[in-house]
Amino acid sequence: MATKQPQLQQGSGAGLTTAAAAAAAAARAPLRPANRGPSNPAPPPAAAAAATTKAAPAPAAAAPSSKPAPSGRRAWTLDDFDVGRPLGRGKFGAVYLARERGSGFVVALKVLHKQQLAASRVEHQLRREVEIQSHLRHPNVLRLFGYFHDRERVFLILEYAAKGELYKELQRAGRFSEQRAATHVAALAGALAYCHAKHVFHRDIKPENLLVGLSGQVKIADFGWSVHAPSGRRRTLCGTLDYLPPEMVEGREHGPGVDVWGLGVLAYEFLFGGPPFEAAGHQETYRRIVRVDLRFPGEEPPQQQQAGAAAGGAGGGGGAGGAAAAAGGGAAAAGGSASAAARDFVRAMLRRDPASRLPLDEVCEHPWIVANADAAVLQLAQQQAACRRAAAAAAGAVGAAGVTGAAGAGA
Ligand code: AK3
Repeated sequence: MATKQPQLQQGSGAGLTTAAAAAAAAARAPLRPANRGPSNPAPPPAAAAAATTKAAPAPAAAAPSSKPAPSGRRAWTLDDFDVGRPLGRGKFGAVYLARERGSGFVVALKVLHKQQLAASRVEHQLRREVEIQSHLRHPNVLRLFGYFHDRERVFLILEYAAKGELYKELQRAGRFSEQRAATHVAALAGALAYCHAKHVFHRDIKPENLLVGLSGQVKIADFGWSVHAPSGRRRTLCGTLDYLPPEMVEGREHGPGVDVWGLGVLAYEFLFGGPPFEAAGHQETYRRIVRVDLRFPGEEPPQQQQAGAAAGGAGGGGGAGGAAAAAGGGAAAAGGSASAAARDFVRAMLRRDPASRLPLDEVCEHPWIVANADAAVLQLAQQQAACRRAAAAAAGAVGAAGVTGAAGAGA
């Protein structure tokens, strides 16, 4: 089955044409979920349950923005797919390998149960995910081609990532080489910068949300974000705090700097096998994050602040050494240290002040990335960054006087 896969990657195959047409139709919707208003009255998929039968043209009122029907193609149904082995399981349902019958186009089909979606009141989040994801076209962002539903279930038609979930590889390997870590980080920085340029922020990029393509490319698969990110709500209390920046755990305003922080946490985890602020309990993780209590395995803690000493007593779980042991614990267990350049990179990402974090478009210029990332990945990221800078400069020049600030602020 996987032999068909390369055909999926690019837009030339007949199979892709169909799926791409569906996605293109979906792409006409307004990008920001905030735009949901009188002009976009589409109900969540669950609300339109009754309307779905094969070949039914989309009813005027039903989800015009996300259905392929406006492009002239009928809506998808389960009959269009041969469903194969399960690829994974989540709270709301499983994901299966599948093949579109007409084209042989291989996809991943995520099945979500409406009853559970309704019980958890996340239908609007699912709609938001579909709207946002279907607009994104980047080699390191998992494509969402479209969706359909039957009486009980919603199906997401997703790009198939042949090498599966990244966190499993990280678990197996313990930690990644600096080459592999830098390559993934460069690719993800490119993907996140691309999203930011489209005003899509706050991607939840922990290893659990990353997939790996056939040739090892990392891909952001963003469902966690969709599940947890109703803005203004406290999304963090039931999940892990580990990937959240100080401004978020403190409930302050947050913006694109959140993703820089997240990428820094990820870089640390790739290098050392565990997230940097891991601790025995929520409270202690919280304290380590707001204090940016960043330690590297094998490195002496910079200087024991008063607060740090207090936290050391409260941490408890690790046994010897409190916070310091907790900091080194997971990472040290995986072994080893990292180069000075790698540590410098992580420090540049994990700064308390969001504005002073390394901008995503400068990630691919950092010495650690330059020295370690795969040449092709690096070149692509640098080209894309240069493009965005040029576009921003042009837009700025058209706009007004204060434009050069955006380009200059990073340095
Ligand atoms: C290979 N695996 C939204 C809500 C509730 C592709 C869930 C492979 C895989 C693969 C989602 C998703 C996903 C991408 C990855 C699926 F309502 N987008 S899941 C495991 N191996 N190839 N995909 N897995 C709601 F709250 F919004 C529950 C979602 N969304 O699951 N989206």
